[in-house]
Amino acid sequence: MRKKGLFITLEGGEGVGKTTNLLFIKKFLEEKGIAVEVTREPGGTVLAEKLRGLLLENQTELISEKTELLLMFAARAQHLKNVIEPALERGDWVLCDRFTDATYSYQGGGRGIDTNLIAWLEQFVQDELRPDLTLLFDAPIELGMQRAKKRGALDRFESEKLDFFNNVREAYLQRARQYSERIKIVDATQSLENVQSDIQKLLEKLTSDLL
Ligand code: Z5A
Repeated sequence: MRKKGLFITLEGGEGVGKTTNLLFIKKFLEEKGIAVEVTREPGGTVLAEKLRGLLLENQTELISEKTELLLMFAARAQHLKNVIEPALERGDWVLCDRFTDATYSYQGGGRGIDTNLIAWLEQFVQDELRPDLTLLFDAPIELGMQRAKKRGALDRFESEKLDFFNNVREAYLQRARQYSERIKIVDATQSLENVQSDIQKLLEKLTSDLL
């Protein structure tokens, strides 16, 4: 695949502001004349959204860790082929609410699946494609939960215990240390205004280097 656009992903625990800031970033980039494809994982295509439904709904049957992992990558394979790769080839920038760092953090850190296995699936499904920039929204679990709680009923992931989310957060921070060039931490405990000012600084730098 010949990639012409840039691939930006947003990551972090629940309720940290990914969806809110996705729209802020889209507007910022569009004002610079950049065509933007906004999407999310799991999901982004008709089939992948169906898989998202299965993954997030509370099921009467227990979903095994391996099934969960494979469904995440099945949704991703479909999403890459039908949405992400065509957009990048057109020269659009892709803004994606969660991607494979979420798999390393939730299925790796949270469920305890061997990261070598995740890395193997990542290479199989994505070939060489990796995000160019990842914004990791970081906040204590309790704060994100408080913000997200206003939405109502909890989905299958949101019903996990605090330990699970602490392991997810630690795995994200570990990846940010390992891939510090690509993954930029945004302090999501700040007011929305300050969060967006930090994001703007990061994007000003990125776009001035490239445009
Ligand atoms: N998952 C996985 O396990 N493996 C994978 O590979 C992938 C995903 C790709 C679905 O994700 C689940 O899939 C996810 C991990 C798993 N499960 N969990 N948990 P999702 O992205 O759809 O679910 P989410 O993380 O729960 O999204 P969210 O709760 O919508 O969070 P958010 O998008 O980061 O937050 P938000 O909706 O932008 O903000 C929440 C509220 O806070 C809202 O009222 C805002 O107005 C408010 N807000 C935002 N920022 C601020 C600040 N700075 N101050 C005050 N208030 C704020």
